[in-house]
Amino acid sequence: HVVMPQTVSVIGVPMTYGQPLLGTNFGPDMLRNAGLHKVITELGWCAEENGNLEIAPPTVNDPVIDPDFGNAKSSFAVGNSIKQLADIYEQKAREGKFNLVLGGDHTIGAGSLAGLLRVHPDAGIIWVDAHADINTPMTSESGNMHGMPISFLMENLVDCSKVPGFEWLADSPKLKPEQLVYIALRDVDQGEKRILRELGIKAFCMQSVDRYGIGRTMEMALDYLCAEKQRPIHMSYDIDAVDPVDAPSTGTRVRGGLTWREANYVAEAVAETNLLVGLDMVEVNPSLAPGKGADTTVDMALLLIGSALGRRIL
Ligand code: B3U
Ligand code: MN
Ligand code: MN
Repeated sequence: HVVMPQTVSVIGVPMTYGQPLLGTNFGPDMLRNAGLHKVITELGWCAEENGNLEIAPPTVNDPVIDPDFGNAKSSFAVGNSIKQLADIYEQKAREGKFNLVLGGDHTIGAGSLAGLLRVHPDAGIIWVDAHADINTPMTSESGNMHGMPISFLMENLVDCSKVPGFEWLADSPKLKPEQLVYIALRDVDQGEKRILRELGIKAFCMQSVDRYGIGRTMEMALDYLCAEKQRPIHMSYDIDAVDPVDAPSTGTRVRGGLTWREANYVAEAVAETNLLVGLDMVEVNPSLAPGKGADTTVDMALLLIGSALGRRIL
């Protein structure tokens, strides 16, 4: 059985080069300044602050991906930066700590998963997102790497040795399709649909939230990962999973998302398993919808973190 860690290790990853809009780099400090540590400690955890990782910006001399292998903008800068996250995630997980990773754009999910799988090769992943983030450099229509992080970790999908900056991921432990479930999908590219279908990946899109409600949806998702045997879980939470009404400050808003309660319920249901070992909170971009919109979004992100760390209504 899995013992619940007692210390939350806070890792800021102010990455913004995985998508075209500057501003996700402010996410980690916005969350801290809005009271992140208070949220953690009031729930009975110790907070260990690791500060922000250093993100080196792209330069004109960076190697770029050979077009024969697709498009992956700024891959050199993105890949080299998130390698640091993989290493610290691995270290903290080995120490038995809960990894709380503050984005930054969603490319950092690849770093978290890489570190996680070195320690827990059989972990389950819950990817909460409007998007599937499983484009390969070949299938991506945008070339934006925040739409690709899962593809680099999925077995037999991308040859990472061909992507500048991601060579270190080539012989890393990889995910099997049955280790992953999605929640809240509603904007999936054609190439991604093909990948999901061919690999048989389990996805609970917004339609299943409509049909079954969020309660039954989470029950099915958690059963899928853990019914046969318990396993450590990492949740990667893209704030754009939430309806733009409650999370407007993010780069790719999609209408018809999780309501305020549904979004929290997702995190609460995962917390109740006592199997959660790590959480990414990503794509908070206070530069978009600045002012009240940014406050609303940061507040939502903090609430979701609290829900994932076990806050209960009663
Ligand atoms: N699937 C699209 C759009 C997208 C993915 N992730 C976000 N947007 N946030 C793409 O560019 O790959
Ligand atoms: Mn995402
Ligand atoms: Mn998204």
